[in-house]
Amino acid sequence: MVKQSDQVCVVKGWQEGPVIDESTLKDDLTRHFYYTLGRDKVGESQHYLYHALALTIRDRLVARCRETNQQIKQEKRRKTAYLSLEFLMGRALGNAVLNLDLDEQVSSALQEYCTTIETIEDAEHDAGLGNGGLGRLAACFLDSCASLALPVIGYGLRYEYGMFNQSIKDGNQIEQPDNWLREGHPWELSAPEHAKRVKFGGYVQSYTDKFGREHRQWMGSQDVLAVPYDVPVPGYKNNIVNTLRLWKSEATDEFNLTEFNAGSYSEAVAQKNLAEQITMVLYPNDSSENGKELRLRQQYFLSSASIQDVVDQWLSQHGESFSDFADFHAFQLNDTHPSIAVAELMRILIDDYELDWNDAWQITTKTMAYTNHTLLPEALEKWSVSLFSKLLPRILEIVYEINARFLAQVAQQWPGDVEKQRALSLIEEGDEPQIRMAYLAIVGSYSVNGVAALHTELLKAGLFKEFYALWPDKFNNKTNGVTPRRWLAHCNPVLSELIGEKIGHDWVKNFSKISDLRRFYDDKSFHEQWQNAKRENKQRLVDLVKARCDIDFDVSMMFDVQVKRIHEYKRQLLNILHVIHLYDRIRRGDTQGLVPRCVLLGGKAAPGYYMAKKIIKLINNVAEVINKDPQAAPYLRVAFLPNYNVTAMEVICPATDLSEQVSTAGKEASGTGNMKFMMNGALTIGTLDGANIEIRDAVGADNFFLFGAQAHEIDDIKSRYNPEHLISQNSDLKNVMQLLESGHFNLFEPCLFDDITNAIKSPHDPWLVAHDFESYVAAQKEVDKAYADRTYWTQMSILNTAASGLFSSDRTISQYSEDIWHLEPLNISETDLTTAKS
Ligand code: NBX
Repeated sequence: MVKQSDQVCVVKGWQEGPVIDESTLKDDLTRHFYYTLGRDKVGESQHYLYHALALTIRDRLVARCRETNQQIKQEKRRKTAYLSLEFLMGRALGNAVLNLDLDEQVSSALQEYCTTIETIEDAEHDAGLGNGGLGRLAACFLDSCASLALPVIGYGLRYEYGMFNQSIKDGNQIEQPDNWLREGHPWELSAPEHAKRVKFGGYVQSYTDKFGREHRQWMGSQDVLAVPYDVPVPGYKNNIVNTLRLWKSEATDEFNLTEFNAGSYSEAVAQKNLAEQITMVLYPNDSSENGKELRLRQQYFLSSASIQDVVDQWLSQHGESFSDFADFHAFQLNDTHPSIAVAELMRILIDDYELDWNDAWQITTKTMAYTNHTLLPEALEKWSVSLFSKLLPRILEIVYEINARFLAQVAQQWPGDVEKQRALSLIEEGDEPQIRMAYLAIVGSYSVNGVAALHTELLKAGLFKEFYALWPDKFNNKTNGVTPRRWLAHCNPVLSELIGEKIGHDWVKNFSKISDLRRFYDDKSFHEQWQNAKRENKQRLVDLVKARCDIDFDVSMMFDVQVKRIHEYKRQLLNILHVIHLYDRIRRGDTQGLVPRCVLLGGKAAPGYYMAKKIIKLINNVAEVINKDPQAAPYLRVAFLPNYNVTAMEVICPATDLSEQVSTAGKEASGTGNMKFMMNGALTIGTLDGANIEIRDAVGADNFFLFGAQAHEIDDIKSRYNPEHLISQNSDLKNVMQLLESGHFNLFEPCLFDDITNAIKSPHDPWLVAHDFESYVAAQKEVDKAYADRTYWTQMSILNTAASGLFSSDRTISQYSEDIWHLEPLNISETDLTTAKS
């Protein structure tokens, strides 16, 4: 480990870094291209130019980042650490150019190289360090925190391989490793001097200190080094640059040496591999844990390194008294994945700094806050006690102690109720006792929040009912949001320009202003401009679909889109049943009132999720049959876009007319894709689930296509569910099932979709596909009617964008800060920066 020297030697005039004058961007680009990268202008690939531009911009970010950190330190600011196993950042270049307001300078610098930012940004790999909604939410939150000038640091893992790349072969998903760091990651700066040691394995022993006090000590562990890589997070035009600190695991030097000296060279190498494996790959599951040891190692590695980092900073600024630590710190746990942080903070305070239990517990429960993202029982994390005891023996002791004290409290609240204690225990009994991580997070936190109004209500009434009874004040809702910078200003420049012409550009930082668009609801010439913008965006998507799928979409048709992780509860299956229904109508010549549609689906399936993979295969087979049929061509085209990711969404959401948000009610915690589509003027067809409910409330029921069972009806429907009967009664569904079961989409692959048709027909289908089919088809007919009236549709589209103000992550983060974190905004003026330079 590189040791930081206490004595810092300051070079005169360079305390604040060298001068970076904006007018030198062109020169810097050339310098980085020629000298840092050693390239020559002629014949070099776009990649080097991208790299040089990224370094040029990073210089500007670093200057602001230093200033931001200095203000936090000097003014002893309270700050939040956002702990997440996932940050789905996507590309950084376009976002940095937008937030630093460098658009014109970059364009003019690139002219010298006869290229544009649009061309060279294609050389940037997505930072795909997340699965889906949860990871992307963390990325949107970082943008909002920086844009609101809030002192928030993100802590995550620097996976060598991010979310796998998906390709489609014969209609099936193929997973390929995402070697995103292969060509370097120019945005990051490593800080090996701040590396931390993380313990694994070993045993715990007692010892008595010279004052006769008993202590526990974690001994004989095999330590792994956590090396930080800092990625700058720029705020929007406010000179704030926060940090996302990603930990990379490395072997410590010494255990290599000891093993080596003992003559066991190969064991030494094996240990090194084990250490380096920790941050090798992101687990590609978005809704369940598989109990793998390596995953637990990842969770503890992140939690321990991050808590140590915060504690070390505390020590250097405040000394060894922790009495007001909680006044200066909050930790937000992004789901239960980093919830071992609760026990880790206790361990550090008690074992390393000798606080007594009660003081340590006070501090912990005043700093930890937990966000829940799911109600699905299979996604609720549990870890076997035996694994914990092997890997994290001291942490297990602390969890047991937390539990013992908590159960005493339960016994006080519900005297004599042993069942209650069993139900609320952090340890689930059974052949293989398990630790319930959500319970650990709740007990150890002062705030527990859900991510949409319905979701939070369901948590309070169901999953966490007893905890809500114990601590009603801990529970609160924070409806998700998305950043309007990436999800409107950056991804939809044509529409943004148009909006700017009408209401000014203030909406980019104050998104509630977007409601001013309502004034143009009736403006005919504005309608035309709005439609032209949509058409231009649709052309971009047409080109993408052609390039990736070799399928011809047509801008004159309605673009009907569902992109998200593939999961049964999200019901891509319902969507494809509707597509088959449309195809059936076309074949029967029943095309009256049918609006020509291009249906796009996309999303990744967890590699071990059998049904999700079957659904992908079905979508592809249906697409192939329909796209080959000349009778269908004027009315219907279907594509499955491979490798859906953040960058693809930046092309997809501006081009979408109809956003499909069709989950079984009560299952989608919030959804955030729904918000991106709405911002970009798409209309939603959806169930009353997650944030759909709030979207519909905001835009008005007349501007939203609602269908399906409601959450409170689901149990009753399930109790008397008879899908075969529904199928026999509904001729549309009957025809669809007949086409499916006759092998129309799997002529040469008999029985291929039996599992799917059986699932639909099962009285135990938890997703109620057959139940909601009829009302879904009816709602889709309403969509057709509305789309046929161009003016009416355009008005609704404008209203959707105008009503999307609530779904900015700036609003969400303001609420986190107001209700949970209690942070004060920083302020870095231009003069702060220029004085820093001179
Ligand atoms: O979090 C998602 C929910 O499904 C969405 O409704 C919600 O909008 C979003 C943000 O709050 N959850 C999610 O994406 N979960 C995961 O990705 C996940 C990843 C790993 C894991 C479990 C879940 N082990």
